[in-house]
Amino acid sequence: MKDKYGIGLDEALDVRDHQEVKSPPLYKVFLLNDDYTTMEFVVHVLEKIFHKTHVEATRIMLHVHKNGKGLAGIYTHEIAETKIAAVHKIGQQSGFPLQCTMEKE
Ligand code: TYC
Repeated sequence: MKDKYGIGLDEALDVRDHQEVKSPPLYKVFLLNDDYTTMEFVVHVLEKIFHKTHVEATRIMLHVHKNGKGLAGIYTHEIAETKIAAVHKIGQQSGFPLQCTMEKE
């Protein structure tokens, strides 16, 4: 917000003029289709790990089933890695080969 002299707070404090405001690189996390993981389990994963509603989780699962892969979420590198590890862990625990990958946005 500018004051009545047309000077914003950042300018007044002399920040950001010479220093970029940087946002971290983001990564798309995709679920991959396979012939063994049940549809119900994929919906469960999307609800519990990716915080999707049941309707959205079902939509994404059906998209993956039909198209081979589908977007589960977009995160920083560290969070994307944590999500992928969580998917692989819960899949292994449940005896499903569900795979998950990331791609830089
Ligand atoms: N293709 C699986 C089936 O027919 C369902 C499935 C959907 C599996 C999405 C993985 O990421 C996946 N049971």
